[in-house]
Amino acid sequence: MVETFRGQPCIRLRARNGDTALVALHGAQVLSWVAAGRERLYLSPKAVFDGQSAIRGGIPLCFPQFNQRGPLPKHGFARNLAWRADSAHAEEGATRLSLHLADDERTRAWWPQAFAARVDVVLSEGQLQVECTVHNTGAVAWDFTIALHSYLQVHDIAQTRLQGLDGCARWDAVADVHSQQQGPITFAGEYDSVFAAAPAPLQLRDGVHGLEIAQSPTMGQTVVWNPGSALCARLADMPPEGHAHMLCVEAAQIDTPVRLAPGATWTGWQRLREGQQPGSAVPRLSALTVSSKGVQ
Ligand code: TA6
Repeated sequence: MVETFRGQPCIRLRARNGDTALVALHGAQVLSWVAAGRERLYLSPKAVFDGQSAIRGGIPLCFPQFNQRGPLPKHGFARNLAWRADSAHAEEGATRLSLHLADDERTRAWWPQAFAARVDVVLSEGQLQVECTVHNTGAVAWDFTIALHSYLQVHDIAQTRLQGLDGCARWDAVADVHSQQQGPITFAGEYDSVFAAAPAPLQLRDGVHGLEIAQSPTMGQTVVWNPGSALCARLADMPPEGHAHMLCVEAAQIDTPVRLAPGATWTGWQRLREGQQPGSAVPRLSALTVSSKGVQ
């Protein structure tokens, strides 16, 4: 059931309780997640839907390069290409949609490697999980970095607190300073930091609502980004006050690239769960999802 959203082909998933997710084939990008009647992701009203540009908001996938940490276009090319989707199907109380991208003449113009990538969007009641699987289909080993660059909707960034990174190593990319995080994170201006991933899920409170954010152990870093008002004003695809209503909390493997041997597969994921309160009992992350020879 492909539908059109702002001129682009998208697929809508529905959970039994009425929660929905909308996924664009462009970038395999989740554009919307509505849980308990409320949108949980931020999608810029000025996002460009031209089938080529990266879409500002939702959950972009940065692959095979994060940011400008290499020779490829910023954040790689996965978010700039149309992916192929299977039919969504039900499984164990969830709905799963798989999208695929493999090397072709377009990707090889940027990057010579032979690969097959899959994004699985798994919607269940009150929960959205995005899983990335990368497979080396070629004869030589290669490296990649990756991030799920999730734009979470917040009521007011000035009242937003992100908890759970206390004690984690931090690189402040704005000031270029390395430190250790002390306490919860609050926001007053541009914020762009890379943290060593925490061992337990994070809790986001925006003054009104809560969200629990977990990531696979294969994602070794968490990136936290808000452009602040000055940088936001310079982003052509953001409204001037857009920064006040978003926070990117990104599951990433970027400080050490993943080295993938021929035939090997790597998987990483991020899981968002609505309504968790700070201090509530949260399960530890489950074991590594998938891996195979030569991975990491
Ligand atoms: O993940 C944070 C970050 O790398 C920031 O440095 C900022 O550049 C952001 O991503 C957005 O990048 P984009 O290319 O989507 O404008």
